[in-house]
Amino acid sequence: MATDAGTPIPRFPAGFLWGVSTSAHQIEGAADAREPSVWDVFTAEPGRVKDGSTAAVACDHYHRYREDVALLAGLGVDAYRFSVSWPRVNSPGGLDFYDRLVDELCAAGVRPVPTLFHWDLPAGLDWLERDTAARFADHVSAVAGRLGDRVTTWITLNEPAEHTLLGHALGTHAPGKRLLFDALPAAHHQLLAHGLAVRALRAHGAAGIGIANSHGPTWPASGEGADLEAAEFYDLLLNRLFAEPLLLGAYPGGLGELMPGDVEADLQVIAEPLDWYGVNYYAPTRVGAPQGTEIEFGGVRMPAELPFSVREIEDRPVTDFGWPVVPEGLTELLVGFHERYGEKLPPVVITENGCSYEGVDDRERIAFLDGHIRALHRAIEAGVDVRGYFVWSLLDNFEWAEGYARRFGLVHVDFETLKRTPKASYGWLREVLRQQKGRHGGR
Ligand code: GBH
Repeated sequence: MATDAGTPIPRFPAGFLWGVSTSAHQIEGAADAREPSVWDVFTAEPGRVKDGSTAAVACDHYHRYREDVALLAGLGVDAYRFSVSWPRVNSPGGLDFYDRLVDELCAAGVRPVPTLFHWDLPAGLDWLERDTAARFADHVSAVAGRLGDRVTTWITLNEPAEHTLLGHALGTHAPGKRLLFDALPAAHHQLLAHGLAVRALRAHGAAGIGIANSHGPTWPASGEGADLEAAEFYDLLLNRLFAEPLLLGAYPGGLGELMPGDVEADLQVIAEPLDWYGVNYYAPTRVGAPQGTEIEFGGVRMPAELPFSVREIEDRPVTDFGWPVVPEGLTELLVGFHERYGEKLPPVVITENGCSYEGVDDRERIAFLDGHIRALHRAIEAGVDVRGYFVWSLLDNFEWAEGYARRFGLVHVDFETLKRTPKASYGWLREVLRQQKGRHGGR
């Protein structure tokens, strides 16, 4: 059965792209075969990663990529989103690895979808420096020069919003800076890096260029003015700050005044047209007026000085991470973007969606994915042009500041033996894909 609701998942449009996602630092291991990244430095500081673990070995995907590509092929996905580690590309033989991986994917009939930056900045570089954007464009050129003959779909950055917020404003992710609003230049430089990367890719003849931005609906804690205002501000920071420079060529809500450099000139670069727009969706956020105390939320410490406070979404099941399960938030988000940006919004791809649960018999993950895939279909029915859906993640992996304690995989990884075991959700998704593609019968 490909459903928990008793009716089959509705059919998605022909050519809809089904995939799964991972990122380099979270799965590759083989840290001794590359330069260090800011995450290696951060992880080495005591107390930064909850279980004290490191990503030195992780899933050892660097050595086991053939087995992992076979898992992708067995699942029947059209595409695989992985990330290219910039510090590995800077190291001898680093590009050779991605060359082999792309060949293996192509041979298996799985479209490679590389992300060019997923948080593992080379140690020594800093997004507060403008020059990092230019360095990124050089990195992108090197990758495009090597893989561009086989790669037709590219992602520039993963979630500059989370990298800015968690890494530079709140300090719970690498590089561990706690700058609050002084972190905004890190956002601007990532957006500039994105625009320069789009130009570098096009100079290499690449098409099919997108970004993976973190978005979610913001729900006010009440109808009171102070709560509405706080929620609107949160929406500005999480959603509009990262969507509008790209889609409209402008910073919203006066935030441009807080950005460094010749912002108007940079916005010309940042607003290079995109071929598609990637959305990573996990959950809505309930936001109210500041409460004047520091709180811990979703694994993150929120300082009292912020002009909003994040509240619990009640009456919802939560994942092991404590994140609420709200499938209809995905419909709401996409329909809202469609209404807000109209024809300025390119075709959308869900570049991440998933949940952390323990165990191999992961019925909760099946229910989660089933609900979200249906919610996505509703957005399409409502007129949003959605072209693909990627599950986070293929494998259990190094979940950043949570270490190995949170398992997001369709495939279980034993971090002692590195043995891979497909979970119930893997078999379920395989059946969904088989139905979607109109294949019949057998195993
Ligand atoms: C993604 O980040 C990353 O791209 C990926 O590397 C990572 O492994 C994956 O997600 C899982 O974490 O308000 O309590 O509902 C997503 C980061 C997801 C962080 C949503 C904040 C809201 C938590 N964000 N989350 S809550």
